[in-house]
Amino acid sequence: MAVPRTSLRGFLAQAKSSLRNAIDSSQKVTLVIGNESADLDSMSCSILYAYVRSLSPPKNAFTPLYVPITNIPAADIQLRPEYLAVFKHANIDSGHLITLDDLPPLSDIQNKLAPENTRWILVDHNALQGQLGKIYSSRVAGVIDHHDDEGKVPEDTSNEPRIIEKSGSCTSLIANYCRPKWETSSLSALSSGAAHAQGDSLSDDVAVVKRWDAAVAQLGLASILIDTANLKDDNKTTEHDRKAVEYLEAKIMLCPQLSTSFDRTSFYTEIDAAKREIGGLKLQDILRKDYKQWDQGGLKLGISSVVKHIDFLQNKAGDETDTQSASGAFLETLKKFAKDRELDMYTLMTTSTSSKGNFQREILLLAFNDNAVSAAKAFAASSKDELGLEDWHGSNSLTDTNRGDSEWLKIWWQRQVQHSRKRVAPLLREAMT
Ligand SMILES: [Mn+2]
Repeated sequence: MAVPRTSLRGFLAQAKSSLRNAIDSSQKVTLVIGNESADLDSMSCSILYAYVRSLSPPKNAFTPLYVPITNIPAADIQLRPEYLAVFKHANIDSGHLITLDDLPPLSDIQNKLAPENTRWILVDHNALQGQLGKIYSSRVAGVIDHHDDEGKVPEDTSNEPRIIEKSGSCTSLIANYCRPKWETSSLSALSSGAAHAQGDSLSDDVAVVKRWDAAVAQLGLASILIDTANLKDDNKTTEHDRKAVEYLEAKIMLCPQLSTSFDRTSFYTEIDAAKREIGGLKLQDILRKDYKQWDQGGLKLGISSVVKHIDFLQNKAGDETDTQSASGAFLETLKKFAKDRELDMYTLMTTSTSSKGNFQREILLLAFNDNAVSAAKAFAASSKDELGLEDWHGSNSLTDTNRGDSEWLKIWWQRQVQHSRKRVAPLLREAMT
């Protein structure tokens, strides 16, 4: 049975209490989870899928309600100012989001949330990582993603999708997949409103459903626009993205309160500006804001993506220390970040705009032991051409170091700027095997 139509706010409250109930009284639960970087795309994928799917669950669904999980602790929401910018439009606030804090503590999760009582749908990734992966991988029942297929999700996913396709934003794949069900449900909500209501209350009912839909549509649209630079980045934008944007924008325009005022470009500009507003964060928070980690070939790799160039980050480190040079403080923060996570290899990828207005990328690679140093060197050799790696010379004393085989630091410009972490991570992992 479908969940009654409600606002996004109402839905998230209901999902949160249903998850609590599943934990407290050992009930079944279906979780929709995005990747551990928890960028805008991952967050909106899980919410959009869970919201629409719960309106119209498939026959024999494990549970009628789908619970969207954002794969970070609640405290980390504050590292993502772009979330808050989007929440305003979606008429929700941070407290509505369902995060790792709403799951039992990892040390005890197996007992409180028995694997056999769970089904997991992966969005914006296709292999459940970390402790959750160790316990619940065999319970993954479906996937929609736009990363390389790691082959972990079974080929036959029965009544849940198994869609792994190239697209700028995974939210586009979700929106296009959900579209038929969303439309059917909106139409029936609108016509049942029409059947039962009279006069003013009829148009009220209709307006309410349109407003709810428009709020959810804005949540999805924000991610697609951020991931494709408002559909202007030809290296990333695909037909899936264009189709989804057209659909979601039309849904927003159906809402009388928005139809005259909504402008896609200013909406994009507002969210993008919020995303770049990281000056108030501490360097180590900037490093964990968009972070992913993998185990490969007995080594642990971590990659941080940052929307400012290395010189900015060094200056930040300099501002945060009284006793050290900026470059010294910067390196120490990187090493501490890696050490806290017991990494063998740590990579920092930056994006920024040059003084001439060109989009640019840097890669910084640190390796901390023999095996990691060999893997790092293998990566440097095998990926040089594809990524356009070119020696980096920054503004001050940060330079490549090579302490024998036990530690290695290398910084490049990545001239083939079309390749994001989506490509760099597999290249690094390949070099680690
Ligand atoms: Mn994504």
